[in-house]
Amino acid sequence: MKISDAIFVRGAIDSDGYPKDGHQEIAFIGRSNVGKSSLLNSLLGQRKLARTSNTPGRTQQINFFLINRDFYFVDLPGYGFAKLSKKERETLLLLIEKYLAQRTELVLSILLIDSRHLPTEFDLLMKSWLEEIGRPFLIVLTKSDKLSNNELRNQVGKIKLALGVQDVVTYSSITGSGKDSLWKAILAQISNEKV
Ligand SMILES: Nc1nc2c(ncn2[C@@H]2O[C@H](COP(=O)(O)OP(=O)(O)O)[C@@H](O)[C@H]2O)c(=O)[nH]1
Ligand SMILES: [Mg+2]
Repeated sequence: MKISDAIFVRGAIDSDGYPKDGHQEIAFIGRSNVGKSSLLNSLLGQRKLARTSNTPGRTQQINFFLINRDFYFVDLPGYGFAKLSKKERETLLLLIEKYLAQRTELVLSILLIDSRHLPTEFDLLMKSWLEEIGRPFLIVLTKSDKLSNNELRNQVGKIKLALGVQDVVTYSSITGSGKDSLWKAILAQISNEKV
């Protein structure tokens, strides 16, 4: 995939802040530290984008990046919650839930889970929301380079079972493994919806 440009367009704290130009959207979801920024950098072949969304103040909003002036990558807030109050957690969860449930431009949601760990209660919650909205989603297991082939195969089996899904894509932002499959899935969904 040739990326001619990736531009940070805006951050939204509610639906009034969403872009209004009607481009299709691919959303990225995951707990903080799962490797979301690294994966975005790796997919886009640049460092600038994810640094932008890690800027303090932007981590608790929905960040929209316009790719090749054609579609958006939507970086949803990480739900790690280490330093957040109960109220802040609830606000964040509501922001994510509303986006997923209401956004008609959303054509594919990508839920990131660390390949080394079983899904957390929040990962399971996100997956149940994705099922509820009945639109395409994909599970990506990050940091696959941290496991041996054997360990990875084992973890893939366990995580699929825990989530009750048939397919996952394994990804490493270090080696680039999984990049072609992930782009293929993204582009298939975009052209699918355009027809
Ligand atoms: N070995 C390895 N480390 C990774 C990978 N992706 C992310 N990391 C590391 O995991 C940490 C969190 O990554 P980051 O992309 O900032 O996560 P985010 O909070 O989800 O945006 C950083 O120290 C990254 O260097 C990967 O594919 N392989
Ligand atoms: Mg990040």
